[in-house]
Amino acid sequence: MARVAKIVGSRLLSDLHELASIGRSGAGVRRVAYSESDVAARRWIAQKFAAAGLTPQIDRVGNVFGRWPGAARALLIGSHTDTVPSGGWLDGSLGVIYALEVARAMAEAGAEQPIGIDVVDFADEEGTFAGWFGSRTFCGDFNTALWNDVRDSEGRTLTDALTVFADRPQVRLNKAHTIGYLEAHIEQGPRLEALNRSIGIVSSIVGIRTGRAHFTGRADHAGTTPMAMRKDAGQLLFAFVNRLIARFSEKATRDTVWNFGNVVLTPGAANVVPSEADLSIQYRDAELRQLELFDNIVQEEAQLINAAESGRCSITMTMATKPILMDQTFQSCLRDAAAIIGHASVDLPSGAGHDAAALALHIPIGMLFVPSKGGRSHTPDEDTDEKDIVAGAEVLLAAAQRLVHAKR
Ligand code: HGY
Ligand code: MN
Ligand code: MN
Repeated sequence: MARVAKIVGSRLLSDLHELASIGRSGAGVRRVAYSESDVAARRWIAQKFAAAGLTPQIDRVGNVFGRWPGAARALLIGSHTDTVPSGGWLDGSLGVIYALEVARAMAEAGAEQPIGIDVVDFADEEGTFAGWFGSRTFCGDFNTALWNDVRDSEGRTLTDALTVFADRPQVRLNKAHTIGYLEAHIEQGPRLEALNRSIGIVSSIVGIRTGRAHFTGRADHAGTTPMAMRKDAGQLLFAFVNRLIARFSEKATRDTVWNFGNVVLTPGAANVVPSEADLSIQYRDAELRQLELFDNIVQEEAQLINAAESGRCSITMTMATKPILMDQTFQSCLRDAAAIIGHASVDLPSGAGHDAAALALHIPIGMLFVPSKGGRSHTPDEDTDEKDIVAGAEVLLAAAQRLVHAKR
């Protein structure tokens, strides 16, 4: 006799806290892609999927799957457990543990499931090597020939990082099996809190451009070399950034954002003129033409440096995604689920990138947000009220039930 599926809030919270203990770093969490703590968390997640009665699998790039046994078709629910270098306990982890809890609740209810619930923990969502790497590989959108060229900020290649999973097959999206993808995530911004809403129904995800500018100069003595003789890679970098800030500021709309998150000067000594300089560049917008406008600015400024012959500048883009819209049916299921359970929801765009954007190119997707305290994320201060965490899981369960019913 089937029972009503129910989220067990205490179990959900206990799993989130246990996951947060893997890679604990001060008040936050550090599980950068393919680090020991990231791999340990993936193995832990695979065990939790197995304990929930799902068929667990870790694939060639470290994506962790839990398959609903015997289902010909399934709704895929998940997110990621890798973090930024000094991250919080919920970014990505919330969505993976929600997926586990929804699958558990539906399995425990014992209902006949013509459409199952598969769950997933995607690898390297944060772009330690390349953004949405696991989900893009799952979709067949990341060329393995690039593995030797893509490096983390310490210069480690993806090929080296992936030896830990070398003996495993690559799992690919099968559109005949997977009817769509749901992802729950913390908002990582201030809007839900400001609007006093506990549920956000995501309407769109920004397009993102991520890349590196590499500057080549010549090492010289910083005291004896006349300024006019220098080929200073560091000053090329700083002048380049100043030009980008000026031109980006001029052309930005209200929603355009950009960030220079990482600078490396080589050899990095106070008394040596830098011979090399590396800069990470990222910009985002909900409009494709705005991203293309910024692409042109970056290329034009690099060409000006190369034309001046005071050193070289090369640009490598590691991620260029288009803004995407959510599937209307998936959005309505999420919105109706929130209303039925009695949680006030609001539609809002996502300024953060998510694995859902990679899957959106292939299957219907939907996303829901829960509030971030103070709008903070990508920091150990990241937090969400427990009542909002449980509410989000209840809405996701209700939406998943509606979707598998509607698609059966
Ligand atoms: O950067 C992002 O938008 C996401 O947190 N990876
Ligand atoms: Mn995330
Ligand atoms: Mn993140």
